[in-house]
Amino acid sequence: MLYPEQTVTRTLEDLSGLWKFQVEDQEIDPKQALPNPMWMAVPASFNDQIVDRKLHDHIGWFWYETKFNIPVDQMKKRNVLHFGSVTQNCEIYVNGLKIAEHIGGFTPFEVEIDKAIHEGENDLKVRFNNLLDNTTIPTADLKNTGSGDYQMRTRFDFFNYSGIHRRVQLYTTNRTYLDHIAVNYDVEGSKTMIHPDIHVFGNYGSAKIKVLDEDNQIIAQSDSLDGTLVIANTHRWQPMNAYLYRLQVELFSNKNELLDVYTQEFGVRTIEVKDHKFFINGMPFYFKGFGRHEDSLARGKGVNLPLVNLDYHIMKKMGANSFRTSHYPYDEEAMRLADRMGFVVIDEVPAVGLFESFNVSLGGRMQAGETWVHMNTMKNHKHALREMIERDHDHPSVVMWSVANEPASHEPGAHEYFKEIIDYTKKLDPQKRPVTVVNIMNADATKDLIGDLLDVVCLNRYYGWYVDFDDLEQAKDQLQKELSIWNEKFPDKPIIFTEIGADTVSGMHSVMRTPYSEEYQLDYYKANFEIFDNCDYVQGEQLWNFADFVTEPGMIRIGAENRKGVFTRNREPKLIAEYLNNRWNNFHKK
Ligand code: BDP
Repeated sequence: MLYPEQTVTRTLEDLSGLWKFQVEDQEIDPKQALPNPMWMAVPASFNDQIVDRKLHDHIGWFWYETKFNIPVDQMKKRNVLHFGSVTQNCEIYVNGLKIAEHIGGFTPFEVEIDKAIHEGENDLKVRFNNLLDNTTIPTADLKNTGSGDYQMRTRFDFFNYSGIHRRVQLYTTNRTYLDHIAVNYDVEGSKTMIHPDIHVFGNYGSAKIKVLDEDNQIIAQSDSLDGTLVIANTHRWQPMNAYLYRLQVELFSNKNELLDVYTQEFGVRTIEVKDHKFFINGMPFYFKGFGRHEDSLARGKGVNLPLVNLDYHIMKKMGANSFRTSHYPYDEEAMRLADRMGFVVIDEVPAVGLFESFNVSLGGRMQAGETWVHMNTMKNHKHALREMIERDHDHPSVVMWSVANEPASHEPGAHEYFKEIIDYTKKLDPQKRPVTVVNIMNADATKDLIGDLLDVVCLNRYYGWYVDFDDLEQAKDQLQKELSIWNEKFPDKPIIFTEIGADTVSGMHSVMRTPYSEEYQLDYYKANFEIFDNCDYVQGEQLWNFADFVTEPGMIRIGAENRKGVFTRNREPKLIAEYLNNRWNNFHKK
């Protein structure tokens, strides 16, 4: 699947706007207008656009409806509807006809609609749910209490926003079209050999492939889809110093008419993990940055490009060079912007909650149990991986796949499960990027069963918060002890902290520097950094979280927000931000 682009051979229409919406509180006939709708902006979550707590929290099925017009000429073309994401699961109806189903809330899907449309006005309905269970990614404990009522306990710490979260686009192609492009390459010094993997649907006579540089100059070309193109003097894509090439593919008929043209951006860089370091283009790379969330006022998890842009600029200014797409693949435009600005990304599949007794306070009730007996996620986990890698394989920003966040990697069965998942991931990725699983404290160095499968050890650690609360001296000791064990077990693997953090209420100050104050957050980070800086095998620090974000209400979630942000949800900096600014802009790992 190619990202929808308007080209000489493709038209593109964005269906964003106000759609009709309603909860499925009665039987709904997709051939009829929704009986009881309200207006809802698309793309966005529905939850925060209304002032109705019951609807905001409703678990079950919902409907959207809109109209789109097909001009007479367009009927000759192949018409496709492309959905950036619908969270969590959905069915698509055009003029009352069910034409697609999709499982999973964070990756795109598309469907040809020619058999369902006619010229003039057409009706589009999306039936979707926010239901998660032991088979889905993410997971939840779901009970059907009868007559369409559900109780659901999610096993993750962010609000289960739902709706049409990313753009819906209608595009056309000719009957012969490019279906897939992957810009695979090998590098030998300054030379890059490109072996594109191109799939065409339909008949064509000839093809042309060109590589264009940033000045739009053709630097390599070929007349064959399976030829190798050589960039003689490669300008590498580098962290925070991006350089992007474009691969342009043209298809012609036997009569030399242009049938399709598509241009794919790509960057050239190498990745290697060895001697407990992470190398990009042969240089050791230290990850400085954040775990983030797609989360903003009124839009919920709906795409918010101005905010993505602002966040990237804030990060860049403070010397951050990377982030993890915790806990799901982010919007595709956000990925393209990361490529263009040079951010280094750990791309995470929505496999969060693979821990049966997960509890947000990481507390006592989280006993090791039988997660791998009771969960049945393998099929959907692979499906989500396939869709993420199919979408993101050509992003130079993506340097590693995270195939799960905080699973029960200490419970029997974890090794078998992740062996299969990691083998599958490596097989799918043409670039064979490193693969990791982000580790939870409960599965520490003495309990984890899957470390041998990972290229990089990624740790989420809360010494000084969930553990050793308000005792940073003890926290440092514990952290150092655990780190030494990891390093003894896997001396060649780099260790990256993918989460450390302490809840901090913006504006709360304390001369005693007590927890929840901005002073405690500062002390907490200083304590962690002291240990990191003394361990040469620690190769990254991604803080939890870039900004405060909305989650389920709870005793430790003031105002239903996780307050571990370095910034508030409105992007007001807390005390720690200035400290990070100094640390990261002057950082050199010894
Ligand atoms: C970890 C999770 C993250 C949570 C965080 C926290 O990976 O999603 O938000 O801890 O508790 O368990 O703040």
